[in-house]
Amino acid sequence: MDLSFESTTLDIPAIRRDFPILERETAPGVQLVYLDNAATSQKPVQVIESMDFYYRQMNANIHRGIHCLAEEATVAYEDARKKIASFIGAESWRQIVFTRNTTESLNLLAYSWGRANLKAGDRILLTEMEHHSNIVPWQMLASEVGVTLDFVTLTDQGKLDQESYATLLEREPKLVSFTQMSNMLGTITPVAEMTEQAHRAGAVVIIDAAQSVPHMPVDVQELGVDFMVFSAHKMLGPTGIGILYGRKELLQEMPPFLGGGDMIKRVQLGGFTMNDLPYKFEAGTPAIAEGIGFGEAVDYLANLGMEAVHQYEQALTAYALERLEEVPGIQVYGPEAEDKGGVLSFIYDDIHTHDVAHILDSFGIAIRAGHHCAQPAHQHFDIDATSRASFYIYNVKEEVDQLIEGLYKVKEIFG
Ligand code: C6P
Repeated sequence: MDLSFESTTLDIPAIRRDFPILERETAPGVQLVYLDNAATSQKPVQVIESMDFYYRQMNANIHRGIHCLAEEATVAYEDARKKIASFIGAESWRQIVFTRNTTESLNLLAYSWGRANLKAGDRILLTEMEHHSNIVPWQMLASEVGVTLDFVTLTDQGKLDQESYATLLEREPKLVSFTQMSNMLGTITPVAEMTEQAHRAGAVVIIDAAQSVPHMPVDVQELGVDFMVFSAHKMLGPTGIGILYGRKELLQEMPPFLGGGDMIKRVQLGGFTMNDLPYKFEAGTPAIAEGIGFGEAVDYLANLGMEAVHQYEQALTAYALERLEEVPGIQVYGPEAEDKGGVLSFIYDDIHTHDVAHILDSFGIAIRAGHHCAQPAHQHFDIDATSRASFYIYNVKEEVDQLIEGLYKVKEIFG
């Protein structure tokens, strides 16, 4: 991977102009420097306007009406689904289930696939770097059904320990579920290889792509995964909408998650017949404007090209890592720039992470402080919390410099 800024094909100043919030001052004369993209990304004007247009010109419920507005809204919403299918290389739009977010997609899988396919004594293999969303639903299932959870451990560098993975696969888990990019360490995991190993061991594979699909090329067929989950709000889209991708045979066999309108073909007092995929999993009126906004976000990223997005963000990450190393007392967790996305979690001597974030905020610099919903990953390194800066396509080298200056000022105050 070429880690130089000069190689970028992205027109960063033009990209920045698409994000109105970047003009914001957080106090008089204090310009926003938004480095909390792993929590949620900012939204370009194209996404904001598409949602505004829906409410002004097209607002109607979908899949129900036959009037003009209902038909236009249905087409716009279903077009978004097709764009998302093509963005991740799915064979068919029927494999794209709209949910509320990554968390709901994982809960859907635990509730529907888990309860239908797992029994007491079965094992599920997770990793120590998972977000709580990819741990707690399985813990809930474990206490209800009696399955056992195993966790792949981490190396000192913050990668998945492949020996630990191979050993735990020998226990023949029925399910392996892990992240493609850690939201604490930034580690990019070798999904294709690990999926192949899991399949050889007889397991079904779920990939938490909440942090990867927004930042790098992802093709579900090339990776060979069975399920993949992610959220719109981390990839320039709105909150309140996410994706569950699944292999058709697996989705077809799964029982529905919620019952109600839209997920049925026919209801009689004595029972119901289920709708086809993906509607079987989409009970009730969905987040229509959000779906349309999500489609626009995917268009925006596809136009930039995900290779270019990844290359630019890795250049920013490499630069930020280099600059952070200059600051005495900073310890960054996770691997080198080549093996990670734009997520930099660090501790700063014994200064509390909330103090670091608070002082940086007074200079307009937004980072996240705390455990980032990845407590086991922090526990692995014997720490409770980190400060985390995370990048996206509109961030620039000068903002990394501002972060570094801000960190020196933090030291002056707490030093
Ligand atoms: N991580 C962060 O600041 P939702 O909240 O459902 O859209 O995404 C959950 C989730 C699942 N997996 C990973 C790897 C994630 O990073 C997240 C969300 C945010 O790191 C909010 S806690």
